[in-house]
Amino acid sequence: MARYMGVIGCLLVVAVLLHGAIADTHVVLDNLGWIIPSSNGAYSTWATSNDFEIGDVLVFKFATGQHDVAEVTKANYDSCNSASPLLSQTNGPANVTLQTSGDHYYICTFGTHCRMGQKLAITVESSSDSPPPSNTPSAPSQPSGPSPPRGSTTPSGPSPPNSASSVTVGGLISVLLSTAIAFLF
Ligand SMILES: *[C@@H]1O[C@H](CO)[C@@H](O)[C@H](O)[C@H]1NC(C)=O
Ligand SMILES: [Cu+2]
Repeated sequence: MARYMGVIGCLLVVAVLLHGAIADTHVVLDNLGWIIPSSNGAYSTWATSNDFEIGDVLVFKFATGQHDVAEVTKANYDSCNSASPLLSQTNGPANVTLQTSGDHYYICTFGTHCRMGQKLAITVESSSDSPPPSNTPSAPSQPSGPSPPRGSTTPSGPSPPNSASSVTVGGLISVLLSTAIAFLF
């Protein structure tokens, strides 16, 4: 048992390291590339099937002169206004590195392409790492006033550490395993 735990632990560490270290590349709409979509939900469906993280790269596949890519505000995404893009790339294929978390909006500025649906909205996650265990409800806190409680029981923190930590570890392992599996395939 112990030796399996060691092997599994090593695999998980490797998977986590790789996952954290290697930026993912996302080819927009996969084989179809950056096109006027034939179905309305194509880009949103594609976006929800991808996990975007800082450092990842979007690859917009298009022929130079037939499309372009502009990152725009949400308002300009909604209205297909390409007047003041935040970023613009006219040579295809174009790589866009995701440098900030939050929502990002991309449109094609050619003709009515955007109005015909060539527009992409994605949300970049702030980090791939699980956030640090934030506020575990600390020991039932009496505001430690100036007078120390007589016969002071050592404040031993939240009492049942075993159940709590095993739940946490179980959750963590399942997350890590799915990460490893996702990474491997
Ligand atoms: C764009 O990204 C792809 C995939 O990572 C890479 O093969 C290609 O060389 C990149 N192109 C440019 C211009 O950086
Ligand atoms: Cu276009």
